[in-house]
Amino acid sequence: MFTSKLLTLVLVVQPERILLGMKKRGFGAGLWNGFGGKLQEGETIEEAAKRELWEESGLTVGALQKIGNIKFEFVGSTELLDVHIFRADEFKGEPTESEEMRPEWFSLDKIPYDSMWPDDYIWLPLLLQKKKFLAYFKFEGHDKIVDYTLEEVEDI
Ligand code: 6OG
Repeated sequence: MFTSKLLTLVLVVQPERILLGMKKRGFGAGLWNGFGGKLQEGETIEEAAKRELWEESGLTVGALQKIGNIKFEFVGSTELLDVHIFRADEFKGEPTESEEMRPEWFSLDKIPYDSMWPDDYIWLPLLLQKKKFLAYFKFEGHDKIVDYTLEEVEDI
């Protein structure tokens, strides 16, 4: 029996740059990623996405664009991660370091894929083109993708 854990992930994108955060602790520590985490009780997925972005980066956003959904399976674990991915093109505030994340802008042609989760290289280019997608990745450990599917969709 598989269980599933809902998580959010927000990427803030501007015409020439993307904001990533260096994860300082917990799952994915040492990797650059978007901002996100688990839902709290009573929250919608979008509310959780905005709260996590605010808590981890100090930024507030109006509308978020739903861009993708990825289900992650890790060999040997019965818990699937169900990650809802959003893009924000406008924000208020100054990126600010939090206990969890150290934010930094990266030029779109210098995205640090070597220090990111290995799946990002596959779907982040779609997000940058505002293409919506559904994906599934099966990991062995945290470094190796043993299987995946990725499908572009009209609506999500
Ligand atoms: P906390 O455990 O810190 O939330 N996440 C992933 N992000 C990418 N790009 N690739 C993965 O491949 C990921 N697995 C999880 C979802 C964890 C945060 O990390 C994201 C959440 O934003 C396996 O609360």
